[in-house]
Amino acid sequence: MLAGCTTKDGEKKDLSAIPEAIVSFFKKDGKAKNKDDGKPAKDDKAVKDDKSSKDKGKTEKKATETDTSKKKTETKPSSSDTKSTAEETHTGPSIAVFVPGIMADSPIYAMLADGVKNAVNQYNYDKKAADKAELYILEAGTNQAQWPTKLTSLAATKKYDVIISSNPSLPELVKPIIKQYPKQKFILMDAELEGNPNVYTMRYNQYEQAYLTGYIAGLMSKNHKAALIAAQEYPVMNEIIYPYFEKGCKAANSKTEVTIRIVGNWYDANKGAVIADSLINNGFDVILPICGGASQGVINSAKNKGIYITWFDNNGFEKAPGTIISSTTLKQKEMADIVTANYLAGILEWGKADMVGVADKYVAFVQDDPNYISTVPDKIRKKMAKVVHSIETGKLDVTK
Ligand code: RBF
Repeated sequence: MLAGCTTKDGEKKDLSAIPEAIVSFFKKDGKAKNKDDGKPAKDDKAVKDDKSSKDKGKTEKKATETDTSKKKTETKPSSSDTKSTAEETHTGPSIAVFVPGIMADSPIYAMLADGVKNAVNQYNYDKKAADKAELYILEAGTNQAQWPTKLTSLAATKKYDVIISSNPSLPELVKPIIKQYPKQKFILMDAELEGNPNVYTMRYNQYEQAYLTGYIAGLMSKNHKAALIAAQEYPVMNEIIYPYFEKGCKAANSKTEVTIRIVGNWYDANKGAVIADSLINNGFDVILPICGGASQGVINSAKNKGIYITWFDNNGFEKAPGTIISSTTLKQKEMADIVTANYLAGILEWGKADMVGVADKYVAFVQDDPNYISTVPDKIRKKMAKVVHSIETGKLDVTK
């Protein structure tokens, strides 16, 4: 079985056969649920130009924070430059992806965009031009003070049936926007908000993700000193990721000393290296970087000084073979694909907040990567296999 999904009340959703699951996931009564009236979302916005489904990669338009494109994206986040006949008759759905940051060095955002693209391409495959879904991707950049304005501008265009984004700060950002634009729907990944009829959220069990990462850090640290370098403080970091990283470290070896350092942004590799150097000089020999582009500095420092890195969100072994000892991944691409497909199929349940974890196979500890096998001793891999299995089977609830 590929996957399932656990709601907050523990109810299991089977996602094993993705094509069928796309139509059945969360579907309880067989009714379409994109709109409050239960009809698929197609009716209340300006039309957009259509794209050939075979023309993969061109279905979406991408805007970035670069000087050349900035003005255009801020003033005209529409994908249409000219009005064509096709545009005027276009009735297909329109989706915007709002990347709160940049995709480079942030796997969680790259996976989001890839998953949505997949779903749109799949949806468009057998559609007539006028019915194809249109996709626009906006990279909002690393200046978080600009996010509310940029997100509000996107909603103000009234062009996008749904805006898809990802990170735990988004629920608070979208609440005032929904008040202003009550028809605007949002799908928020890696976030939680229940009971808002305009919003669907899906998050990952980061108690498990952080615990497993801490567990291997505790097993591999020779000095019994492990650290997390985070880009910034936020509730999920302070209340889930760091405490459960620490819990995992200490469950593996109760003598482990655990600490956290903050970079202050998601891009400064130099600062990441300076912080890592100072930790290493104080004996810390396993580091978990969660700091976007700053992580590269942490990796470089670890490589130079011969200590270990545990990696979060995607498979990072190739970044530094022999230095990276683990990857605890989120299947954000697959999940973004499924929720977008469900949206397009009209069966997404607005107001719901779902969470998936290790048992659902949307949080995974990579055990079959050749670099894992060659870097981590057999005895430790066996211990890891055991703890992963305990979580998978429900024998171990890391929150207890
Ligand atoms: N994670 C990234 O990988 N890159 C980012 O640029 C990024 N920006 C974030 C900004 C805010 C305000 C918050 C709350 C989280 C951000 N995250 C980012 C963290 C992300 O949501 C997640 O916690 C981590 O990727 C660990 O799974």
